[in-house]
Amino acid sequence: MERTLIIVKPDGVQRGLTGEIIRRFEARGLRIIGMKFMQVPEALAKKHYAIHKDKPFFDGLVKYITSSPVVVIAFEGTNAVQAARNTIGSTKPHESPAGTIRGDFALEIGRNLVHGSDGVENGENEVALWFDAAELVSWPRNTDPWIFEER
Ligand code: D4T
Repeated sequence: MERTLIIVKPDGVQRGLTGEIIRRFEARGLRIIGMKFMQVPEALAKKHYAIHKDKPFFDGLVKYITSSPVVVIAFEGTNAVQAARNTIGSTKPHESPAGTIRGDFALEIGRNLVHGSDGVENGENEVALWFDAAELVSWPRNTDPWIFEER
């Protein structure tokens, strides 16, 4: 089962879109295994965006994600990473198709509302970076057999 880390970024929380954003992943069939509301410490933001540390937009990214509280969710599901990326849309919101979160609610790259892990290994690593093992709950959901095929 893949894991993906979703962050409702400061603009999503401030605009009252937290519920709408989580709803879309839940409705897709992903299962929540961890969730918290937090002010992101600068050190964690820098670790999360370490891959971009030499990019000109790095400081802006860290400033944005630490500017106001976020909601962080760990989801589990078959094909969770790609499914979540498709639900989120494109990095540039104005190019994101209608029906995606960014395509429906965002206009600018630096106000793109939501983060989702961009690879299967990243999904595992990011969930481990943002959650202690004790904060994650492994649970059988009653609807699982109607969403996940038996293998
Ligand atoms: P995140 O990681 O925030 O979910 O966004 P994406 O996965 O869609 O995009 P990304 O990792 O390629 O970029 C991370 C973050 O950097 C901002 N950014 C990116 C930016 O401000 N200017 C740029 O030119 C790029 C490529 C937006 C998202």
